[in-house]
Amino acid sequence: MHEDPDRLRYPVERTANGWKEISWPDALDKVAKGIQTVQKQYGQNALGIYLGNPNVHNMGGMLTIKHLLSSLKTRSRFSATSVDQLPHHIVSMHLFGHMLRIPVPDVNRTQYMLIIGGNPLASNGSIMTAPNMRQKLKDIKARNGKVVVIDPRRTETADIASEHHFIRPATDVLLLLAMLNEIYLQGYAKKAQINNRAVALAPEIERLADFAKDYSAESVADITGITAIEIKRLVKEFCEAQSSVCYGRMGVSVQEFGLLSQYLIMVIDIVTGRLDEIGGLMFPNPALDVVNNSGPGYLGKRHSRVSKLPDFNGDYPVVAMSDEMLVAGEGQLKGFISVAGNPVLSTPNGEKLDKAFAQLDFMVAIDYFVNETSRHANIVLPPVSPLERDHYDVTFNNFAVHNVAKYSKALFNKNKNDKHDWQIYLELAKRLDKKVSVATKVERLLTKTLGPKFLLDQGLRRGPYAGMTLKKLKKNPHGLDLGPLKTMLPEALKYKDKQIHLNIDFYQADLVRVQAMMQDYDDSQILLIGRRHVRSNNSWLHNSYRLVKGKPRCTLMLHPETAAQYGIEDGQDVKVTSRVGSVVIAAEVTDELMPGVVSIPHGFGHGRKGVKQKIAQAHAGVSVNDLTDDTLIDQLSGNAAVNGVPVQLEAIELEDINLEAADLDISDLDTTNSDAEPSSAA
Ligand SMILES: Nc1nc2c(c(=O)[nH]1)N[C@H]1C(S)=C(S)[C@@H](COP(=O)(O)OP(=O)(O)OC[C@H]3O[C@@H](n4cnc5c(=O)[nH]c(N)nc54)[C@H](O)[C@@H]3O)O[C@H]1N2
Ligand SMILES: Nc1nc2c(c(=O)[nH]1)N[C@H]1C(S)=C(S)[C@@H](COP(=O)(O)OP(=O)(O)OC[C@H]3O[C@@H](n4cnc5c(=O)[nH]c(N)nc54)[C@H](O)[C@@H]3O)O[C@H]1N2
Ligand SMILES: [Mo]
Repeated sequence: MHEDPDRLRYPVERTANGWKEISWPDALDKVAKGIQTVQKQYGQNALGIYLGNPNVHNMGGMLTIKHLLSSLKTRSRFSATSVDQLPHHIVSMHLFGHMLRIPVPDVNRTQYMLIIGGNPLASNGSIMTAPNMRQKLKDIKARNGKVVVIDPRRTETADIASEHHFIRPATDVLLLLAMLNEIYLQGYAKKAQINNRAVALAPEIERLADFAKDYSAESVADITGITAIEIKRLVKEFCEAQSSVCYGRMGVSVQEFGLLSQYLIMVIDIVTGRLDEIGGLMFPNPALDVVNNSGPGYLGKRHSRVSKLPDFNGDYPVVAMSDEMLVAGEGQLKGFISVAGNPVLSTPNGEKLDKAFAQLDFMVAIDYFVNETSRHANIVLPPVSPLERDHYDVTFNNFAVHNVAKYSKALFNKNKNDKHDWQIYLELAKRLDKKVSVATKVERLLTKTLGPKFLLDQGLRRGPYAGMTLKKLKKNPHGLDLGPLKTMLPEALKYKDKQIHLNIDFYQADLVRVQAMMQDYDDSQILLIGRRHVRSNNSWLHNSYRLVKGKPRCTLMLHPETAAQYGIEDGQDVKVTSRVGSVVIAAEVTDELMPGVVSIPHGFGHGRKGVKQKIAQAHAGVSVNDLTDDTLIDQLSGNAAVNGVPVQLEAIELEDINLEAADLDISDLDTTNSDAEPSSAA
């Protein structure tokens, strides 16, 4: 990325004659003016902001984004959280009193790891920070432990696991309910209650005995695809293992029962005595204590204007975003700023969002590239490359499976005029925020002069490790080992009463939806799920030839039986249609997939007009989020449901293609951008 000639080195402005480079002062002034014009004419909340995933991987960004947010004074905030880990935050907020107090698998010491809807061999483990997941999982087996994977696809992780079970997408909630029920039926909950602190701290725990009583293993077997005998055995082995942990990620979080499923995973770990125990689910203790430096979070203080979905900690669900732009009325979004995000490719119904961005009065993107989202911006502000900034992992040490602290200095010096993300935020805040408190003014001035590392140093000094400073980290360039995870209860709880609040009523109410799902279950429906690959990262690493070369990876995986049912052959083009759209994509027939399930990776679809990433354009693929549906959500949390999307399949006959091709002008086949060329290096 550092060397990528398509990476923007200067701000660019969209003009009638294509993109033009402009100077930083000019760009920042114009951006501030554009924002002010929108807000003056339509109100503060007519400006929307979306924060994408790389924000949380950016030290300066994390430590200073609050200045940008407060200066924009808009409530119309969105982020990638609601196509991702939102359920984890809500569960932790409810149970432990803080949205970031999220326990992680003690993968280094567990004897039994149950992975539901996660593929750490592709993702390297999510909400489970550690190097070399492959080795860690192999080590579990080497010490006579077990790794069990529940996934509609036999993934790379499943391949090295001790055991894999296919599950019908978005039915995990049934499996988890049946498991909870079995834990009580087999008497394991009682055993845990005798010796576990976490259990003792959860006063309502007795009520959980009834939570899942209507869900026998037999009653969920057909829909989930996992037999009652297997479910019972899973429970027995999980509970009898010397230590064990149940862990769920994207596959359970980002589907129709994401929040209830994550709650059940947590509850299973609690009632079996696995929370806060060695080899179970444990709380990290990072040197920079993000929990004590942020608010606990809240759910549903406000609701989105059009779709009436609850906010979480000031963010509306991302599925609400396009309607907020497209539906006229008081509060309609007219301006937008996208920071390190590519929601056109990464959020449900990307096509609709694409149209919504296109009709805005004013848009800004803070990004390296003119991509599917930023091409709609009036101005793109590019930060320095990842190798030109210092790094301390503000966010992900909070999810680390071993406590560590490490500071890395930038590899290259940036050019004098180039700007860090945090510098862009401060420059915009200065222009937008005329009246600020003296304290804020001082903090901004100090940050501007000393850089965000000064905030890091302050945070480290206030943190849980005596003597921890930035200077100390700099003296230890390979990092400091702060030891294995330790038991943290009850101190980790942010509730004054130092108890776990199970919030049973809130979650029990969602069982109505589960009942409805079971009653009308249609097992003939083809369901779409996603997939990640180790050589891709969401939408933004496809412009590197070394990462995209080889066999195309944006394919429709499906089982031979499913393929036969629709007359689809390996390599053949298939039209996949959902409620919101359709794409044409080559089939990859493989028994990795459960019959009745198809899989398309996200982050592709670079063939859109106006994208300026040549290699990505040449390996364009299609966007799975042109199929995912902005109305298919987890209603309890507002999280998107990109897994388990009903689709129809249709094999495209070769003759159809030939006929169509005969009608086409050759220029229509050129997927590269036909816009006027920019005036300069952009
Ligand atoms: N169907 C489906 N959709 C999904 C998912 C899925 O599994 N299936 N996964 C979801 C998940 S988990 C996530 S996190 C989201 C991600 O959603 P997004 O965050 O919206 O998408 P990214 O593709 O990560 O886009 C990141 C953008 O930030 C830019 N960028 C990279 N680094 C920096 C930086 O340091 N500073 C700035 N300013 N810009 C930077 C990149 O050029 C890129 O344009 O996608 C979600 N969408
Ligand atoms: N190489 C690489 N690494 C990444 C990323 C990347 O794009 N590429 N993205 C990063 C980000 S932003 C994140 S959030 C993490 C995500 O990290 P993970 O959650 O580990 O990543 P996924 O590969 O999306 O794993 C989800 C799994 O759930 C399965 N699944 C789908 N639907 C269901 C279902 O209904 N039930 C069950 N049980 N399983 C289901 C899928 O088949 C898949 O194997 O990865 C991070 N790391
Ligand atoms: Mo993510």
